[in-house]
Amino acid sequence: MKRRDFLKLMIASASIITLYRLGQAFSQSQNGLTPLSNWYVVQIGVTPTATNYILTVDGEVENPLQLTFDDLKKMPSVTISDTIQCVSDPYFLKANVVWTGVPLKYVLQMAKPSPSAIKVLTFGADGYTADLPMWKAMEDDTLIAYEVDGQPLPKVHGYPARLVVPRWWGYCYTKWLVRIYVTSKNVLGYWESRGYPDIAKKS
Ligand SMILES: Nc1nc2c(c(=O)[nH]1)N[C@H]1C(S)=C(S)[C@@H](COP(=O)(O)O)O[C@H]1N2
Ligand SMILES: [Mo]
Repeated sequence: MKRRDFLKLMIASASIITLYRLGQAFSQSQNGLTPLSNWYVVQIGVTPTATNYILTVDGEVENPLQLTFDDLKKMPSVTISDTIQCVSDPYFLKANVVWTGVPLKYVLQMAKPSPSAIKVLTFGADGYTADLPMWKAMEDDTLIAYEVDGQPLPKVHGYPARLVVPRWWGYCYTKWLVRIYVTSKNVLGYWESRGYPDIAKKS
């Protein structure tokens, strides 16, 4: 078996959901931020290793893109405060953090979505997917984030880049973001296709 196939198999078979750092979610520093070491982790499998990072933007776009990490870092960035929260236990599984990244809107506008595009499907390097309606993808604070609290994203939290979707549930925040796929089809992501709300606005 080739190493690549083996890695694929490992990811496929690790279909358990990892939940840890439970119970520590409440400790906050004085500035109201959750210390990074206390931030919860939720994911469908193992943390993938990032090598030769490329972010692909494709699908129904006029100008498909292959962006390096450097390309991303050269784009205009914004910094926002946010609470990331998992729908499966919003009380424990949450963290207050400050994200820095490129508005997804900026990258989409570079790629020029077809007028008929209604959805954006994001892919993680672990095979995870999450979808957003185009209108949410185009909101000013929907970000491709590469820093949290002024530091590079920790590996388990999506290094080198992840999606950030303020006011929507954590399952939209694709970690290890490697592909942004634009489509006129009403596609559903990993959790959306398993019954979680497609309009994932937090209650
Ligand atoms: N690539 C990838 N991204 C993912 C997931 C995943 O399994 N794989 N899980 C999602 C879920 S359900 C949640 S709640 C958040 C958790 O983010 P965190 O582990 O950084 O706290 O990541 C989201 N992004
Ligand atoms: Mo989640």
